[in-house]
Amino acid sequence: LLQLKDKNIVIMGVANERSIAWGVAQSLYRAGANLIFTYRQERSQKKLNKLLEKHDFEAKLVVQCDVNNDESIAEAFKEIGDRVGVIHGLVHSVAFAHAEDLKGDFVDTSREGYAFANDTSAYSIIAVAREAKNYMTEGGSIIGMTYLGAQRVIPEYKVMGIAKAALETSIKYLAEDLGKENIRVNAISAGPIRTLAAKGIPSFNDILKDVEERAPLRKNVTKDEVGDMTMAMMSHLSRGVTGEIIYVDSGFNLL
Ligand code: 0WD
Repeated sequence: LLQLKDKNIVIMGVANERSIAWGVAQSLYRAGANLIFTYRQERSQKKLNKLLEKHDFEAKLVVQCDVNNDESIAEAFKEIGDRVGVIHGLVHSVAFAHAEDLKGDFVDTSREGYAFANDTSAYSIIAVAREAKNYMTEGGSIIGMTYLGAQRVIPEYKVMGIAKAALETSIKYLAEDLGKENIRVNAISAGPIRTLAAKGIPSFNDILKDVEERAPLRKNVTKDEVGDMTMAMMSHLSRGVTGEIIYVDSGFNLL
């Protein structure tokens, strides 16, 4: 039904066991996909290797990739392409903003901090799609991870809200551009999940509590729920969907 068996899927952004990308990896692995991981820091590579061992998962390939660097992206995807031939799916689960730009007042966001957050969290999906598409010769599916702060002012989210708005719009332009090659491009807008990246957001606990109290499902989402929706978006089941922002947030965005 899913048609994910032996499909080569690149997952970017497993930093540790809590990472949303790790939830995605578990769902896709169970569906029979071949997993290719990219990491930025050595520390993450070590954590990833331990996770794979602990869960008895076999990765097809693990490569280093810094999305702030075009050369690093080109090298990583060349290595992936040379090793697996065809890429069927890509999960971009990467974002970063300087801690000082997530504190204090939004109006004090620095020029450099604004550029860096957008470069890492939004432009990177364009750069990565450009390299990946060379190997997506049988069509494919690309997913980015976003958050409601792109659409509404969530005061704590600050410059990341701007970066996510750019990411969501980039997803739509990429969908239009790559649709002719049968490559679908979508984003999942996840509810708040306690991860390393979430640590940078002050009052994250209040955001979690608010979802639990007010979201239609009256609970927070898990990385496994995001993983399962990502699996659906990677699969044959979603073949008619592109350019969409899909909320996995217990319905909170309705409020
Ligand atoms: O509540 C949350 N946690 C939500 C997260 C709600 C909605 C969306 N998201 C998004 C995030 O904004 C991000 O796009 O989901 C995605 C994944 O976030 P996460 O799982 O919360 O984050 P985390 O576990 O911290 O992993 C992010 C990875 C880290 O991996 P490494 O290997 O670098 O430790 O993104 C990485 C980050 O460091 N990253 C980069 N990877 C490659 N190149 C770069 C970079 N330049 N910068 C950051």
